[in-house]
Amino acid sequence: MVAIRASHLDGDSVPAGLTEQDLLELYRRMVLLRTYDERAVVYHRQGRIGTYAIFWNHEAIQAGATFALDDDDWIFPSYRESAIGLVRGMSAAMLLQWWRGHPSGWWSPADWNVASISVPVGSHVPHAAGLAWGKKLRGERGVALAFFGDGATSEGSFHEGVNFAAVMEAPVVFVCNNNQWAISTPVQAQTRAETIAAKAAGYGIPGVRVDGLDVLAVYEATREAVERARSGGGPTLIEALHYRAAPHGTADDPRAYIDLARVEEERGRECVGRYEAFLRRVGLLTDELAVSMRQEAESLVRAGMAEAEAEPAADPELLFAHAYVDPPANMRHA
Ligand SMILES: Cc1ncc(C[n+]2csc(CCOP(=O)(O)OP(=O)(O)O)c2C)c(N)n1
Ligand SMILES: [Mg+2]
Repeated sequence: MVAIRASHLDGDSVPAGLTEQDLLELYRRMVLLRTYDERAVVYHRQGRIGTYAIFWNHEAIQAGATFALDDDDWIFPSYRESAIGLVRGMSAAMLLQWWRGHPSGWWSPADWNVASISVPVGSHVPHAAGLAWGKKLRGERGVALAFFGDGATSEGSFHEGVNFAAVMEAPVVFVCNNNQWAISTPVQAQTRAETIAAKAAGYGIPGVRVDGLDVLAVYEATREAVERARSGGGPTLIEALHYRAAPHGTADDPRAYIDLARVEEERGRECVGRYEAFLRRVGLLTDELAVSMRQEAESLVRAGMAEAEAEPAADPELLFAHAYVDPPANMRHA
């Protein structure tokens, strides 16, 4: 059994090495992610983006883990981390265009060191392992970090990627967002392992379990894993535990299967508010600053949507251009 790490958020200690500015920057990023996510659900309801994977209350994992990276480190997101590029300065317009199926949402991974969003569950775990191994072979200092869910750990690609990275001592950090659901499949029906972190033992790598709603705990565990990876110590599996407090996506109605009382409980300790309370307690966050960060995030996302909608519609021919050298005749006439 891998025990969960102690929390910083309930006290007033801070992980070593974080300045006051860092602590506020972490908050800014969480607010930006939260604002983007809430706006995206509204945009979906207004018919302005397609089906959308909600990441409400996953911000502590996303902001905390990526804050431990340098810009030359690579991020491999799943659909749940679709807006992770925001922490690297990618525009909201580009990220929203991805959900609008517009080609201006297809970024070049090498421009941002952010891989394409992986929708096939777990398929990017070997990609992260391979990229990290390549970095090691070339003597480069970058590491790779892959985000995936609890359900992804049942996929063959999870096993292949983690085992390969372990054997090659590739500099990669595996971050499992254990929200305890894979759509309607609960984690208890997913695995007989006591924890996701315990699976690390089978690969001979460290497994760490943290509170997924504690941004400082996620940051600290990831920073240690990044340091280990960079210094030749190989991969780490981090399990960030929480309980999914929003639908899987905009096409899902979890009332059919989820524990609604538990959802309410989780919403009551949601991660942005929890970190905000900590920052106020240690005297770092004022009302004025909190309001201005929220306004800044809101205008950035609204401007992103306006920019996305101002772009000309994509040429439908593109669908074929990227799929066929010679489109079949029946499609030509469709
Ligand atoms: C290979 C594959 N199988 C099935 C699906 C359909 N699917 C989409 S999301 C999902 C659940 C994944 O759950 P988890 O890995 O826990 O991630 P979460 O959505 O909870 O973040 C499934 C089965 C898929 N996208 N890819
Ligand atoms: Mg899950």
